Amino acid sequence: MIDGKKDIVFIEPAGNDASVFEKFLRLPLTGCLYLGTILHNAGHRVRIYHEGIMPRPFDPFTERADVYCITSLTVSANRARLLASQIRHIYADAKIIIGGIHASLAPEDFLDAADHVVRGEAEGLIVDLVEGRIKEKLVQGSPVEDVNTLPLINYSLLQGHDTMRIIPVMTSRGCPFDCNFCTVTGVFGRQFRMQSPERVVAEVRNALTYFSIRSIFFYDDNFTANKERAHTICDMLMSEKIDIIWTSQVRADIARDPQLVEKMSRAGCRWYFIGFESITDAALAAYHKSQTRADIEKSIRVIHNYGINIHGMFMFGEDNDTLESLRETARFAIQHDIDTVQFMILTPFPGTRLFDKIVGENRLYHKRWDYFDGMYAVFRPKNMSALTLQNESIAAYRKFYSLRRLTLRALELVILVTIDALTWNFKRVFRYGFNSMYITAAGRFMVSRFGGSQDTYRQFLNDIERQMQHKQPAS
Ligand code: B12
Ligand code: SF4
Repeated sequence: MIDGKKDIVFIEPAGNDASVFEKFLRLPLTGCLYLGTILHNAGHRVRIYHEGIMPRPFDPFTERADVYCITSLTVSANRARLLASQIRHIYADAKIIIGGIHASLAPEDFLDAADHVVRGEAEGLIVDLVEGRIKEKLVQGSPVEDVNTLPLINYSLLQGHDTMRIIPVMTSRGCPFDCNFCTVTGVFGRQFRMQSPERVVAEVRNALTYFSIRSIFFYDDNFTANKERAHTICDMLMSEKIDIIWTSQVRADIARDPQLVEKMSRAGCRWYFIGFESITDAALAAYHKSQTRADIEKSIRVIHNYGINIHGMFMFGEDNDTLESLRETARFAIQHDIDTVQFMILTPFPGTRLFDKIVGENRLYHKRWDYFDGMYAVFRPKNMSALTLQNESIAAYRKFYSLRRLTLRALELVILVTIDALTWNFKRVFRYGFNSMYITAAGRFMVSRFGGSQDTYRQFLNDIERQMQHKQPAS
């Protein structure tokens, strides 16, 4: 530290190697970006590292700083602890602060590893914390009431930001819904706090000044939670001729407003990420998802009608799921022509009602957080073994991203190129053809790599289930 200003390093540790979609997308969480920007604006020297973007894992030896701020998801909690202990070992006088989703919901995991553990949103306290005016070890943050007052992110603080393919922007916090598996409400609350459309446009304009790409991912858990706002944002993007292509997360209920879907498409929205979760109504009800299979089917029809691609996220392993319902899910995704999918395994994250239920029923197999990323069965399902659940998720991925479907996509592309060549208008080829071909190929590549890397975990599940059978009294 010289001139009273501190050198501050933020680290977003990588999750499990298996998180193939994270590897592909290489997107940072926005928390470190906001907090880093606030500290930078307060005069400190800030560098932000996201291990997914860096060419190699973060090495504390080469990154001397006064303060280390580490963020944590459940899947990256162990890596966060490891980095904290390495930093402590090398720089005994450095301050270590850990925050983020996992620190908010299971702070006890970090109390021995950091000087401060922060729960919840930290914009209001980060400067005081770094400058030493807060002494407590466990610190409670508070929700940013007016999200229009957040600073515009300084993306240049993120090391390697110029290598990113997609720009993250988040324009709201909190979610009014109450799904039992989700950690969003536990950290950000159920009050939906949103930026005004003017501020959203300012966010986009600001982001574009840091990048040469024009592809934006609106991280909002439900970008269209307030439909009026979404309409106005699209109107403004179009009237101000902001030329971007973008992705947003929405719920299936978007189909209740087809005009909005059409407008979003015109304003440059190309992808919706949607948590469909299940095609079984009983499972959807158990999740408290407030949606039905009919809602899902309708949403797919409406969305595709306006040319927006769908990344459908499903979860396997709810108590109502059976072998047949899981297999049907993969068929459903193919028959309904969902563009890309994730068939995640239901994961009880600490701090959720689902976690309390699974632990209460003594069904949790372990707390090795590295495996809590939706790619591994970590608890005993009701209607099948955990090993079967694990295998069914991979089988569903293989079915969806099959060689046969990849070949079909290639053929579709050839047909599109031929038709477009006749009219000398290649818009559709670029918009749908290459896109869908590229993503199916990437999906296939990632899944085949991931499927092969699971053998040790399968063996673990096999052993644990054999042990349990031995423990059960003979009937
Ligand atoms: C964008 C996003 C993604 C992106 C990028 C993810 C990434 N880099 O990890 C993509 C699509 C790739 C993705 C993937 C996954 N995601 Co995701 N994702 C999100 C989402 C929608 C927004 C993240 C965000 O920017 N939030 C807003 C910022 C402001 O919040 P924040 O970063 O947490 O920061 C605030 C506080 O936490 C705190 N804070 C944070 N860090 C620090 C550090 C310090 C020192 C301090 C003091 C404070 C502090 O202050 C910040 C400002 O207020 C969240 C939901 C959500 N609302 O957060 C889910 C979420 C983070 N994802 C989740 C999950 C489960 C996953 C996946 C496992 C799913 C999967 N299999 O695909 C993977 C895992 C990826 C990985 N890292 O390995 C869960 C995490 C649950 C948990 N307990 O860990 C969340 C919370 C969603 C949910 N429904 O529960 N995700
Ligand atoms: S899963 Fe989506 S809709 Fe449900 S509580 Fe979480 S953010 Fe809200």
